[in-house]
Amino acid sequence: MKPEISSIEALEILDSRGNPTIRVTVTLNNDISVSASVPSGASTGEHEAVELRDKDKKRYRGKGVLRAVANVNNVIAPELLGMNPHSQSEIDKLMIELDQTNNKGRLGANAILGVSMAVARAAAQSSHLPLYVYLGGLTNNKIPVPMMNILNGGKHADNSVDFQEFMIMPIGAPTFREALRYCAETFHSLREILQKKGYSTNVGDEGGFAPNLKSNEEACEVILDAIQAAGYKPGEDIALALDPAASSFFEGGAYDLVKSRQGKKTSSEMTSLYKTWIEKYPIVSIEDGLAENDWEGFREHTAVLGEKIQIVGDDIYVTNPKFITRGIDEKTSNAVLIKLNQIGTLTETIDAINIAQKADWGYVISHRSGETEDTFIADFAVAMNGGQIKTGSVCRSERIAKYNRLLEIESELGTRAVFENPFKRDFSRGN
Ligand code: 2PG
Ligand code: MG
Repeated sequence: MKPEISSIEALEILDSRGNPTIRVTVTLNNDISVSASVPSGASTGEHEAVELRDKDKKRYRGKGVLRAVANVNNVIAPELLGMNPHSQSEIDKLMIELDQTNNKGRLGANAILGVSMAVARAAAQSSHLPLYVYLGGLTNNKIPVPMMNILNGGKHADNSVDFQEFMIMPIGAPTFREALRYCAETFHSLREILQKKGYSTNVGDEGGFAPNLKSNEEACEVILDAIQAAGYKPGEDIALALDPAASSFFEGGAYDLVKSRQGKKTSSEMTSLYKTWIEKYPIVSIEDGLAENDWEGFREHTAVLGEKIQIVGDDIYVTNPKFITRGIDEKTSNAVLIKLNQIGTLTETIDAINIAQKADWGYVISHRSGETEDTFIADFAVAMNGGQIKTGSVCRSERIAKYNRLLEIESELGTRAVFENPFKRDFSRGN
Protein backbone atom coordinates (compact mmCIF):
# COMPACT_ATOMS: atom_id res chain seq x y z
CA MET A 1 0.00 0.00 0.00
CA LYS A 2 1.32 3.43 -0.94
CA PRO A 3 1.66 5.52 2.25
CA GLU A 4 -0.59 8.56 2.41
CA ILE A 5 -1.05 11.27 4.99
CA SER A 6 -4.40 10.68 6.67
CA SER A 7 -4.28 13.33 9.36
CA ILE A 8 -2.18 16.21 10.65
CA GLU A 9 -2.84 17.70 14.05
CA ALA A 10 -1.00 20.35 16.03
CA LEU A 11 -0.88 20.87 19.78
CA GLU A 12 0.35 23.78 21.89
CA ILE A 13 3.02 22.41 24.27
CA LEU A 14 5.75 24.04 26.41
CA ASP A 15 9.44 24.43 25.66
CA SER A 16 12.35 24.26 28.12
CA ARG A 17 11.84 27.89 29.17
CA GLY A 18 8.16 27.36 29.92
CA ASN A 19 7.03 29.17 26.77
CA PRO A 20 4.50 27.70 24.37
CA THR A 21 5.65 25.98 21.22
CA ILE A 22 4.08 23.65 18.72
CA ARG A 23 4.01 19.87 18.34
CA VAL A 24 2.67 18.34 15.14
CA THR A 25 1.44 14.77 14.79
CA VAL A 26 1.25 13.21 11.35
CA THR A 27 -0.72 9.99 10.88
CA LEU A 28 -0.54 7.83 7.77
CA ASN A 29 -3.05 5.46 6.22
CA ASN A 30 -0.85 2.56 7.44
CA ASP A 31 -1.48 3.65 11.06
CA ILE A 32 1.98 5.11 11.56
CA SER A 33 1.64 8.15 13.79
CA VAL A 34 4.62 10.31 14.76
CA SER A 35 5.21 13.77 16.18
CA ALA A 36 7.78 16.53 15.95
CA SER A 37 8.24 19.55 18.22
CA VAL A 38 9.62 22.94 17.23
CA PRO A 39 12.28 24.79 19.26
CA SER A 40 12.53 28.54 19.89
CA GLY A 41 15.50 30.95 20.15
CA ALA A 42 16.21 33.90 22.45
CA SER A 43 19.07 35.58 20.58
CA THR A 44 17.19 35.49 17.32
CA GLY A 45 18.50 36.89 14.05
CA GLU A 46 16.59 39.83 12.59
CA HIS A 47 15.99 38.00 9.29
CA GLU A 48 14.85 34.66 10.71
CA ALA A 49 11.60 33.19 9.42
CA VAL A 50 8.68 34.36 11.57
CA GLU A 51 7.75 32.46 14.70
CA LEU A 52 4.02 33.12 14.88
CA ARG A 53 2.83 34.07 18.38
CA ASP A 54 -0.71 35.01 19.39
CA LYS A 55 0.20 38.34 21.04
CA ASP A 56 -2.82 37.82 23.32
CA LYS A 57 -1.50 39.27 26.58
CA LYS A 58 -4.05 37.28 28.56
CA ARG A 59 -2.34 33.99 27.65
CA TYR A 60 1.32 33.18 28.31
CA ARG A 61 2.24 36.90 28.21
CA GLY A 62 1.33 37.02 24.54
CA LYS A 63 3.49 34.03 23.64
CA GLY A 64 0.71 31.53 22.94
CA VAL A 65 0.86 29.67 19.62
CA LEU A 66 -2.83 28.89 19.09
CA ARG A 67 -2.84 30.76 15.77
CA ALA A 68 0.02 28.57 14.51
CA VAL A 69 -1.83 25.49 15.78
CA ALA A 70 -4.97 26.59 13.92
CA ASN A 71 -2.94 27.23 10.76
CA VAL A 72 -1.67 23.64 10.85
CA ASN A 73 -5.09 22.15 11.55
CA ASN A 74 -7.23 24.34 9.30
CA VAL A 75 -4.99 25.61 6.50
CA ILE A 76 -2.06 23.20 6.01
CA ALA A 77 -3.65 19.85 6.93
CA PRO A 78 -6.53 19.92 4.39
CA GLU A 79 -4.03 20.60 1.56
CA LEU A 80 -1.68 17.77 2.52
CA LEU A 81 -4.17 14.97 3.17
CA GLY A 82 -3.66 12.09 0.75
CA MET A 83 -0.11 13.12 -0.13
CA ASN A 84 2.79 10.69 0.04
CA PRO A 85 5.03 11.56 3.04
CA HIS A 86 8.07 10.73 0.88
CA SER A 87 7.34 13.81 -1.25
CA GLN A 88 9.18 16.04 1.23
CA SER A 89 10.26 18.77 -1.16
CA GLU A 90 6.84 18.90 -2.82
CA ILE A 91 5.15 19.17 0.59
CA ASP A 92 7.55 21.87 1.78
CA LYS A 93 7.07 23.82 -1.46
CA LEU A 94 3.31 23.60 -1.15
CA MET A 95 3.45 25.00 2.41
CA ILE A 96 5.70 27.87 1.25
CA GLU A 97 3.17 28.66 -1.49
CA LEU A 98 0.26 28.46 0.93
CA ASP A 99 2.04 30.93 3.18
CA GLN A 100 2.45 33.49 0.38
CA THR A 101 5.13 35.54 2.16
CA ASN A 102 8.95 35.65 2.00
CA ASN A 103 9.40 35.00 5.70
CA LYS A 104 6.61 32.52 6.53
CA GLY A 105 4.88 35.37 8.33
CA ARG A 106 1.32 34.31 7.49
CA LEU A 107 1.20 30.68 8.60
CA GLY A 108 4.28 30.85 10.86
CA ALA A 109 7.63 29.09 10.48
CA ASN A 110 6.78 27.22 13.67
CA ALA A 111 3.62 25.79 12.09
CA ILE A 112 5.35 24.95 8.79
CA LEU A 113 8.47 23.42 10.35
CA GLY A 114 6.46 21.23 12.73
CA VAL A 115 4.71 19.69 9.74
CA SER A 116 7.91 19.44 7.69
CA MET A 117 9.76 17.54 10.45
CA ALA A 118 6.83 15.27 11.31
CA VAL A 119 6.35 14.37 7.64
CA ALA A 120 10.03 13.31 7.40
CA ARG A 121 9.68 11.21 10.50
CA ALA A 122 6.51 9.55 9.19
CA ALA A 123 8.22 8.75 5.88
CA ALA A 124 11.22 7.25 7.71
CA GLN A 125 9.00 5.04 9.87
CA SER A 126 6.95 4.02 6.92
CA SER A 127 10.15 2.84 5.17
CA HIS A 128 11.25 1.06 8.38
CA LEU A 129 14.40 3.19 8.50
CA PRO A 130 15.88 5.19 11.36
CA LEU A 131 15.51 8.92 10.62
CA TYR A 132 19.26 9.40 10.05
CA VAL A 133 19.34 6.65 7.41
CA TYR A 134 16.18 7.90 5.72
CA LEU A 135 17.62 11.42 5.48
CA GLY A 136 21.29 10.63 4.91
CA GLY A 137 21.50 7.19 3.31
CA LEU A 138 23.79 4.36 4.29
CA THR A 139 27.10 6.14 3.85
CA ASN A 140 26.64 9.23 6.04
CA ASN A 141 27.91 7.75 9.28
CA LYS A 142 29.72 10.65 10.91
CA ILE A 143 28.73 11.10 14.55
CA PRO A 144 29.12 14.84 15.21
CA VAL A 145 31.65 16.29 17.63
CA PRO A 146 29.73 18.22 20.27
CA MET A 147 30.29 21.94 20.53
CA MET A 148 29.18 21.85 24.14
CA ASN A 149 28.12 25.01 25.90
CA ILE A 150 29.24 24.69 29.53
CA LEU A 151 29.29 28.33 30.55
CA ASN A 152 26.37 30.59 29.66
CA GLY A 153 26.12 34.37 29.49
CA GLY A 154 24.53 37.03 27.27
CA LYS A 155 20.81 36.61 26.76
CA HIS A 156 20.91 33.05 28.09
CA ALA A 157 21.79 33.89 31.69
CA ASP A 158 21.25 36.63 34.25
CA ASN A 159 24.92 37.10 35.08
CA SER A 160 27.88 39.39 34.40
CA VAL A 161 29.13 37.64 31.25
CA ASP A 162 28.48 39.33 27.87
CA PHE A 163 29.39 36.44 25.63
CA GLN A 164 26.56 33.97 25.26
CA GLU A 165 28.32 30.63 24.98
CA PHE A 166 31.67 29.21 26.08
CA MET A 167 31.88 25.73 24.62
CA ILE A 168 34.18 22.74 24.77
CA MET A 169 34.90 20.46 21.83
CA PRO A 170 36.33 17.02 22.60
CA ILE A 171 38.35 16.91 19.36
CA GLY A 172 40.84 14.31 20.62
CA ALA A 173 38.32 11.67 21.69
CA PRO A 174 38.31 8.40 19.76
CA THR A 175 34.52 7.91 19.74
CA PHE A 176 31.39 9.90 20.50
CA ARG A 177 30.80 7.86 23.65
CA GLU A 178 34.24 8.82 24.92
CA ALA A 179 33.79 12.40 23.79
CA LEU A 180 30.66 12.71 25.88
CA ARG A 181 32.51 11.31 28.88
CA TYR A 182 35.36 13.85 28.42
CA CYS A 183 32.76 16.62 28.39
CA ALA A 184 30.73 15.36 31.36
CA GLU A 185 33.88 15.00 33.47
CA THR A 186 35.01 18.50 32.52
CA PHE A 187 31.54 19.85 33.35
CA HIS A 188 31.75 18.32 36.84
CA SER A 189 35.28 19.66 37.36
CA LEU A 190 34.05 23.09 36.35
CA ARG A 191 31.31 22.90 38.99
CA GLU A 192 33.95 22.16 41.66
CA ILE A 193 36.23 24.96 40.49
CA LEU A 194 33.40 27.49 40.48
CA GLN A 195 32.30 26.32 43.93
CA LYS A 196 35.83 26.72 45.31
CA LYS A 197 36.04 30.24 43.90
CA GLY A 198 32.76 31.09 45.60
CA TYR A 199 30.79 31.41 42.35
CA SER A 200 27.24 30.23 41.77
CA THR A 201 26.79 26.86 40.07
CA ASN A 202 23.27 27.57 38.87
CA VAL A 203 22.79 26.91 35.19
CA GLY A 204 21.54 29.01 32.26
CA ASP A 205 19.08 28.20 29.48
CA GLU A 206 21.32 25.66 27.75
CA GLY A 207 22.49 23.96 30.94
CA GLY A 208 25.90 25.62 31.21
CA PHE A 209 26.92 27.29 34.46
CA ALA A 210 26.06 30.97 34.75
CA PRO A 211 28.43 32.49 37.34
CA ASN A 212 28.98 36.20 37.91
CA LEU A 213 32.58 36.24 36.70
CA LYS A 214 34.84 39.28 36.91
CA SER A 215 35.36 39.39 33.14
CA ASN A 216 34.47 37.53 29.94
CA GLU A 217 38.01 36.22 29.77
CA GLU A 218 37.78 34.59 33.17
CA ALA A 219 35.33 32.14 31.54
CA CYS A 220 38.15 30.82 29.33
CA GLU A 221 40.44 30.57 32.37
CA VAL A 222 38.04 28.56 34.53
CA ILE A 223 37.18 26.23 31.65
CA LEU A 224 40.86 25.57 30.94
CA ASP A 225 41.36 24.79 34.62
CA ALA A 226 38.39 22.42 34.48
CA ILE A 227 39.74 20.59 31.42
CA GLN A 228 43.05 20.07 33.20
CA ALA A 229 41.48 19.12 36.51
CA ALA A 230 39.48 16.44 34.67
CA GLY A 231 42.78 15.03 33.38
CA TYR A 232 42.62 16.25 29.78
CA LYS A 233 45.03 18.26 27.65
CA PRO A 234 43.59 21.59 26.50
CA GLY A 235 43.83 21.89 22.72
CA GLU A 236 44.68 18.24 22.21
CA ASP A 237 41.87 16.36 23.91
CA ILE A 238 39.47 19.24 24.34
CA ALA A 239 39.45 22.60 22.56
CA LEU A 240 37.38 25.73 23.14
CA ALA A 241 34.71 27.32 20.95
CA LEU A 242 32.84 30.60 21.48
CA ASP A 243 29.49 32.03 20.50
CA PRO A 244 29.57 35.62 21.74
CA ALA A 245 26.23 36.22 19.90
CA ALA A 246 27.51 39.74 19.37
CA SER A 247 24.25 41.10 17.91
CA SER A 248 22.91 40.97 21.46
CA PHE A 249 25.42 43.56 22.72
CA PHE A 250 25.72 45.70 19.58
CA GLU A 251 24.19 49.04 20.59
CA GLY A 252 24.27 52.34 18.75
CA GLY A 253 27.03 51.32 16.35
CA ALA A 254 29.36 49.81 18.98
CA TYR A 255 29.94 46.53 20.76
CA ASP A 256 28.99 47.44 24.31
CA LEU A 257 30.29 44.93 26.87
CA VAL A 258 27.80 46.20 29.37
CA LYS A 259 27.23 43.12 31.53
CA SER A 260 30.92 42.79 32.40
CA ARG A 261 31.36 46.59 32.44
CA GLN A 262 34.26 46.32 29.98
CA GLY A 263 33.20 49.25 27.81
CA LYS A 264 32.52 49.81 24.12
CA LYS A 265 34.50 48.41 21.20
CA THR A 266 34.54 48.73 17.41
CA SER A 267 34.45 45.71 15.06
CA SER A 268 38.22 45.87 14.62
CA GLU A 269 38.75 46.05 18.37
CA MET A 270 36.54 43.00 18.86
CA THR A 271 38.55 41.10 16.24
CA SER A 272 41.79 42.14 17.97
CA LEU A 273 40.38 40.95 21.29
CA TYR A 274 39.56 37.54 19.77
CA LYS A 275 43.03 37.43 18.21
CA THR A 276 44.69 37.83 21.59
CA TRP A 277 42.42 35.14 23.04
CA ILE A 278 43.27 32.76 20.18
CA GLU A 279 46.94 33.26 20.94
CA LYS A 280 46.37 32.45 24.63
CA TYR A 281 43.66 29.79 24.57
CA PRO A 282 43.04 26.72 22.37
CA ILE A 283 40.04 28.27 20.59
CA VAL A 284 39.11 26.46 17.36
CA SER A 285 35.84 28.16 16.47
CA ILE A 286 34.12 31.53 16.95
CA GLU A 287 30.46 32.00 16.03
CA ASP A 288 28.84 35.42 15.72
CA GLY A 289 31.92 37.22 17.01
CA LEU A 290 30.34 40.28 15.40
CA ALA A 291 26.77 41.47 14.86
CA GLU A 292 24.37 40.22 12.19
CA ASN A 293 24.46 43.31 9.96
CA ASP A 294 28.21 43.95 10.29
CA TRP A 295 29.13 42.31 6.95
CA GLU A 296 32.11 44.62 6.54
CA GLY A 297 33.39 43.77 10.02
CA PHE A 298 32.90 40.06 9.34
CA ARG A 299 35.03 40.29 6.19
CA GLU A 300 37.92 41.73 8.19
CA HIS A 301 37.28 39.29 11.06
CA THR A 302 37.51 36.34 8.65
CA ALA A 303 40.54 37.74 6.84
CA VAL A 304 42.37 38.12 10.18
CA LEU A 305 41.24 34.93 11.96
CA GLY A 306 39.80 32.63 9.29
CA GLU A 307 42.99 30.83 8.35
CA LYS A 308 43.60 29.77 11.92
CA ILE A 309 40.14 28.93 13.17
CA GLN A 310 36.58 28.22 12.10
CA ILE A 311 34.48 31.38 11.78
CA VAL A 312 30.79 30.50 12.02
CA GLY A 313 27.94 32.76 10.94
CA ASP A 314 24.63 32.30 12.74
CA ASP A 315 22.48 35.46 12.98
CA ILE A 316 24.14 36.90 9.87
CA TYR A 317 22.90 34.02 7.64
CA VAL A 318 19.88 32.67 9.56
CA THR A 319 20.22 29.37 7.62
CA ASN A 320 19.00 31.24 4.55
CA PRO A 321 20.52 30.11 1.22
CA LYS A 322 20.42 33.72 -0.02
CA PHE A 323 22.54 35.09 2.85
CA ILE A 324 24.89 32.07 2.88
CA THR A 325 25.55 32.59 -0.84
CA ARG A 326 26.34 36.24 -0.16
CA GLY A 327 28.67 35.18 2.68
CA ILE A 328 30.53 32.80 0.37
CA ASP A 329 30.92 35.54 -2.27
CA GLU A 330 32.04 38.14 0.26
CA LYS A 331 34.17 35.77 2.39
CA THR A 332 32.43 36.81 5.60
CA SER A 333 33.13 33.47 7.33
CA ASN A 334 34.21 29.92 6.55
CA ALA A 335 31.35 28.08 8.25
CA VAL A 336 27.65 28.40 8.99
CA LEU A 337 25.36 27.48 11.87
CA ILE A 338 22.32 25.50 10.76
CA LYS A 339 19.02 25.86 12.60
CA LEU A 340 15.88 24.37 11.06
CA ASN A 341 13.53 26.94 12.54
CA GLN A 342 15.50 29.92 11.26
CA ILE A 343 14.36 29.05 7.73
CA GLY A 344 11.31 26.91 8.46
CA THR A 345 11.38 23.79 6.25
CA LEU A 346 13.57 20.71 6.05
CA THR A 347 14.06 21.14 2.30
CA GLU A 348 15.38 24.70 2.57
CA THR A 349 17.65 23.66 5.46
CA ILE A 350 19.16 20.91 3.31
CA ASP A 351 19.56 23.42 0.45
CA ALA A 352 21.49 25.69 2.83
CA ILE A 353 23.78 22.79 3.79
CA ASN A 354 24.36 21.86 0.14
CA ILE A 355 25.49 25.40 -0.59
CA ALA A 356 27.91 25.32 2.37
CA GLN A 357 29.26 21.91 1.28
CA LYS A 358 29.93 23.12 -2.26
CA ALA A 359 31.96 26.06 -0.91
CA ASP A 360 33.91 23.70 1.34
CA TRP A 361 32.54 25.52 4.37
CA GLY A 362 32.06 23.89 7.74
CA TYR A 363 28.48 23.61 9.04
CA VAL A 364 27.22 22.97 12.52
CA ILE A 365 23.74 21.60 13.17
CA SER A 366 22.29 23.49 16.14
CA HIS A 367 19.54 23.43 18.74
CA ARG A 368 17.83 26.58 20.04
CA SER A 369 18.06 27.94 23.56
CA GLY A 370 14.38 27.07 24.01
CA GLU A 371 14.15 23.35 23.26
CA THR A 372 11.95 20.31 23.71
CA GLU A 373 12.63 16.64 24.22
CA ASP A 374 12.54 16.12 20.44
CA THR A 375 15.78 14.54 19.17
CA PHE A 376 15.35 15.32 15.46
CA ILE A 377 18.63 17.27 15.22
CA ALA A 378 20.67 14.31 16.48
CA ASP A 379 19.56 12.18 13.53
CA PHE A 380 19.74 15.18 11.22
CA ALA A 381 23.37 15.93 12.18
CA VAL A 382 24.42 12.35 11.41
CA ALA A 383 22.48 12.39 8.14
CA MET A 384 24.08 15.65 7.01
CA ASN A 385 27.57 14.28 7.75
CA GLY A 386 29.04 17.64 8.81
CA GLY A 387 30.75 16.30 11.91
CA GLN A 388 29.64 19.04 14.34
CA ILE A 389 26.59 19.60 16.56
CA LYS A 390 25.70 22.29 19.04
CA THR A 391 23.16 21.05 21.55
CA GLY A 392 24.02 22.49 24.94
CA SER A 393 25.48 21.20 28.12
CA VAL A 394 25.34 17.78 29.78
CA CYS A 395 22.64 19.14 32.03
CA ARG A 396 18.89 19.65 31.42
CA SER A 397 17.06 16.77 29.81
CA GLU A 398 16.08 18.61 26.62
CA ARG A 399 19.84 18.78 25.83
CA ILE A 400 20.72 15.31 27.15
CA ALA A 401 17.98 13.74 25.00
CA LYS A 402 19.96 14.66 21.87
CA TYR A 403 23.24 13.30 23.29
CA ASN A 404 21.51 10.08 24.33
CA ARG A 405 20.09 9.68 20.84
CA LEU A 406 23.60 10.12 19.38
CA LEU A 407 24.87 7.39 21.74
CA GLU A 408 22.14 5.12 20.39
CA ILE A 409 23.00 5.91 16.78
CA GLU A 410 26.71 5.31 17.37
CA SER A 411 25.97 1.98 18.97
CA GLU A 412 23.59 1.02 16.15
CA LEU A 413 26.23 1.86 13.51
CA GLY A 414 28.89 -0.14 15.36
CA THR A 415 32.18 -0.22 13.45
CA ARG A 416 30.67 1.83 10.62
CA ALA A 417 30.41 4.89 12.91
CA VAL A 418 32.97 7.59 12.17
CA PHE A 419 34.08 10.10 14.80
CA GLU A 420 36.78 12.56 13.82
CA ASN A 421 38.26 15.94 14.60
CA PRO A 422 36.57 18.34 12.16
CA PHE A 423 39.50 20.75 12.26
CA LYS A 424 42.05 18.87 10.24
CA ARG A 425 40.82 20.82 7.26
CA ASP A 426 42.66 23.76 5.79
CA PHE A 427 40.65 26.84 6.70
CA SER A 428 42.27 28.89 3.96
CA ARG A 429 40.54 26.78 1.31
CA GLY A 430 37.05 28.05 2.02
CA ASN A 431 38.32 31.63 2.01
C1 2PG B 1 22.66 30.50 19.20
C2 2PG B 1 21.46 29.80 19.79
C3 2PG B 1 21.69 28.39 20.22
P1 2PG B 1 19.28 31.02 20.46
O1 2PG B 1 22.79 31.73 19.27
O2 2PG B 1 23.49 29.88 18.55
O3 2PG B 1 22.74 28.21 21.09
O4 2PG B 1 20.82 30.56 20.75
O5 2PG B 1 18.52 29.78 20.22
O6 2PG B 1 18.87 31.78 21.69
O7 2PG B 1 19.33 31.89 19.24
MG1 MG C 1 24.63 31.60 17.83
